[in-house]
Amino acid sequence: VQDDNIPKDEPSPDSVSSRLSANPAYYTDSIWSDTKSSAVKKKLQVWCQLSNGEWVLGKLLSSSGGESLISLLEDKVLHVSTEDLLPANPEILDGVDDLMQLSYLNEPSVLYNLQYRYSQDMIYTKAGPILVAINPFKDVHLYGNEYIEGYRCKSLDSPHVYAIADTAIREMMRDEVNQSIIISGESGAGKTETAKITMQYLAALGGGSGIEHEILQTNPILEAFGNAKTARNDNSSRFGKLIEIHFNVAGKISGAKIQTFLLEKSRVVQCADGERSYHIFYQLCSGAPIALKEKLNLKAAREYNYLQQSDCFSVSGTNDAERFHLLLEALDVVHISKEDQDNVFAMLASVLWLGNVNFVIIDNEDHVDVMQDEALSTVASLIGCGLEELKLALCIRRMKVGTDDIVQKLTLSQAIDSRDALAKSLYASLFDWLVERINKSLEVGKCRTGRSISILDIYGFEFFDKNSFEQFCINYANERLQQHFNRHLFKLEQEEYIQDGIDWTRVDFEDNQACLNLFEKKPLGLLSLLDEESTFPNGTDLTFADKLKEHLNSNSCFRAERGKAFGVNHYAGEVLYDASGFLEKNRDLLHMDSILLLASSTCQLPQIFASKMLSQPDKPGCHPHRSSGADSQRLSVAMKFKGQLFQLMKRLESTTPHFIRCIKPNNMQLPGAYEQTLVVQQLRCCGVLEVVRISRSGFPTRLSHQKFARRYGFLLRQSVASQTPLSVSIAILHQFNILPEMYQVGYTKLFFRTGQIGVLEDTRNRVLHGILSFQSCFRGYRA
Ligand code: AD9
Ligand code: MG
Repeated sequence: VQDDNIPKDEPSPDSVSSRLSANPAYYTDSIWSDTKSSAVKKKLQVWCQLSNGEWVLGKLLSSSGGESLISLLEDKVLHVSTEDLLPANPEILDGVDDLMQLSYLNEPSVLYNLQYRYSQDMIYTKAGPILVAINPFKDVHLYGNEYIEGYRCKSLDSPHVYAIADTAIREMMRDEVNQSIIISGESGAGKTETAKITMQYLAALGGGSGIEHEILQTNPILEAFGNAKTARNDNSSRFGKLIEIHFNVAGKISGAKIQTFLLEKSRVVQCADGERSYHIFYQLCSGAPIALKEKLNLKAAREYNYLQQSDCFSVSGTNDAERFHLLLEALDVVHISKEDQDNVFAMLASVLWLGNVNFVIIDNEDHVDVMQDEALSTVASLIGCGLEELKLALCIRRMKVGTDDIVQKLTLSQAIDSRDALAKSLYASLFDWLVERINKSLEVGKCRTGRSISILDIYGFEFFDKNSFEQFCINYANERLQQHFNRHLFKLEQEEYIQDGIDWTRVDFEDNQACLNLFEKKPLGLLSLLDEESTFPNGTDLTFADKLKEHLNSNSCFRAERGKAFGVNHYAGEVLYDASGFLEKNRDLLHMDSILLLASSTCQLPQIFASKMLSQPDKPGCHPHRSSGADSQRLSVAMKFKGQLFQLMKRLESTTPHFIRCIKPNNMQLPGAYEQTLVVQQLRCCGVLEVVRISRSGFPTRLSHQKFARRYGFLLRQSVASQTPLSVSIAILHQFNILPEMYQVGYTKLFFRTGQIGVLEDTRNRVLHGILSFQSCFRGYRA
C-alpha cells in the first residue's frame, strides 16, 4: 500500500466544487481539478484513458507542459496528455463495498471497484443509498435460507438485495410508511431476477399464512405469459410490473396486488428472427397432455405461422414441456380452476390457429374471402362462434353512413390486419384477465392495515438502431422514473437541508423537466400531437412526423430528422425514433365486427373480453372513427399508458423508495465478461456517480429532535437540567463523543453523516436486550 496515495485532507463538502451537475463529464472534471495539482506532485497511481476508451492503471513518472510520462504494468511506458489522467485510489480501497468510501470518485475508479468485486462474485455494491447489482449470468452462492437468516439477524451486512428488503420491512414497521423497491436497468440486466430475490426475502420474513407461497407462484405464471426470448435476453419481460405486498400489524404478509403495464402485443403476431413469441405458446405445444392436445386440435409449434416465422423454437437450457407442468401447478396454487385453465388454453390455441387462417383474392380489386379450412373451423370452435360469423368478421366491415348500413369488403392487407388485431387483442385480454384472477386470489383480507412494500420491475431505458413506438413509451416512462429518482435523492435532500437551516452547499442537478414537458405539454407535446393525429382518419405516420417538426422544432429536447424520423434528447442520451407504425400501434383498434363476434360466443372468456371492450370509456370530445362505422373508440395506448404512469408516480410518491440499479456487464449473456464501456454507459444512465458524490458530502441520516431524544434519551448517564428534546439530544451527542463535523443541528432535526447513528443503535440494542432478558428471567422466577 502506498501511503502517499491516501489523500491526507479529505475534501470537506464545501470545498469540493460547489456546483454539481448530473453531467458526468462535468462531474469527473471537477473532482480532477480539485486534486490534480497535488496528484501530479505526489506521483500517484493514475488512470489513463486509451484511444479505445478503456482505462488502464499506471504510475505517473513525470509531468511537464501538459504531457505526462506513465509507467504501466509490464514495464510499458506511455506518453499521454495530462488532461487524460485521473487519480486512482490506493490499493487499500480495492473492492470497498460502498462506492462512497472511495477517496477518488471518478469514473475509472468506480468502474474498477465494481469490476474488482464482480471478479470475486461480489455482484452487489452500494452507491450511497442505492444498490448496484451486476448480473453474474451464472449461479452465485448468495441466496437461500442461510443467507436470509444471516441478513435477518444482521450477522451478514455486505450489500445485498436481502439487505434492501430487510431495510424496507424494518422501515415500514418502524415508521409506518409504505415502502417501494424500484428496480431498473436495461434489458437483460437482471431486474426480474432481482425482483424475485426480493420477494423471496419478504416471503421468508413475512410468511406463515401460506399466502406467500401463492405470491411466489405468480412469477412462473406471469413469466410464461409475459416473457419471451429476445435478442437481448432469453427470458425478457415484455411488460412492466408493480407488485404491492401487504402486511398486517404483526409484519406478516396478508395479501398482494399486481399491476401490469404495456404488454408488447405485437409479439403475438410478429417477431424478429431468432426471437420467440411468448413462452406459453411453446410450453403448451410441447407440454400439453394428449387429451388436451386433441381437444384443442393442437399441433407442434412449427405448424403455426405465428411461431414459425422467426425460426426459433427453443431456448437453450430450458425445457418447455417441464415448464408447462410447473405452470399447471402454479395455476392451481393461485386457485385458477381446471375448467378455467382449459378455457385459457383454448384461447391460446385459438390465437395460434388464427395465424394459420388464410385468404383468397376474389376480384381484381384485391378483395378477399376466407379460405375454408381446418384453421378456420378450429378457430370457430375454440372461440365458440359460428363459422359464417367468423368469416364475415375477418373479411368484411360493416359501417353506418348517415342512416344507411354499408358493407365493405376488405382487401388482402386489411383482412390480414383485422385477423392479427383479433389475435393480439385475444391475447392481451387473456393476459389482463389472468392478472385479475391472480389478484382475486391474492386479495388482502379484511384486516387490512394499508402497510405495504411495492416492487417495481419495469423496462429500463432503451435505444436500439431502430426505435419504434414501444421504445417511445418505455423511454417516456423512464423519464418519469428518473424524475422521481432525482426528486427523491436530490431535490428533497436539498430542500430539507435548507428548510432546517443547515449549512450545506447548494447542489444543482440537471432536471429532466424539459424533456417531460416535450412529451406531456398540451396541446403541443409529443403525446398530444400523436393522439390528435391518431384521431384523424387521414392521419399517417408521415403527417404525424411532419406535425412534430412543425410545432416542436424550436424545442431544445427535440430534433427534426428527415422523413418519419425524429430525435428526442433524453436524460440518458439522444434517441432517434422512427414514426413508422406509431399511429396504428397507438390507435390499437379492434373493429366492432370482431368485438361483436366475441360477444356472440358461447364460451365464457370471449364474452368477458368483449364486454370489457364494450365498456371501455369513450375518449371525450372526439369520435373520428365513429363516422366511418362502429369502431370501438377507446383511450389511445399512449394516453392509457400516461394515465397508468401518473397513477404509479402518485403511488410511489407516497412511499419511502429504495433503488436498485441492475447493470449488464456484457451483451453476450456470459459469466465473467466485464465490458467497461458498456458498464460506464449504464452507470451514467442511472446516475450512480452523482448519487455517490451527493451522499458522501451530505448528511443522509436525519431524525427529529423529539425522535432522537426519545430513542436514545434513556442511554444518558446524567440527567439534563433542561429537558427539552434539543438539549437532551445534544447531551447524547456529547456523551457518545460524536464529532462535530459528523452532524449538524437543524431547527427541527439532527442531521448525520453516513454511519454515525450505528454506534448509538448498537448501544441501544445492547441495553434493550439486557433489559428484556432481565424481565423475562424475572417473569420466569415469579411464575
Ligand atoms: V428485461 O428488461 O425483462 O429483458 P431483466 O428483467 O433486467 O431483463 P432478467 O432478470 O431476466 O433481466 O435477467 C436475465 C438473465 O440474467 C436471467 O435469466 C439469468 O440467467 C441472469 N441473471 C440475472 N440476475 C441473476 C442473478 N442474481 N443470479 C444469477 C442472474 N443469474
Ligand atoms: Mg425482466
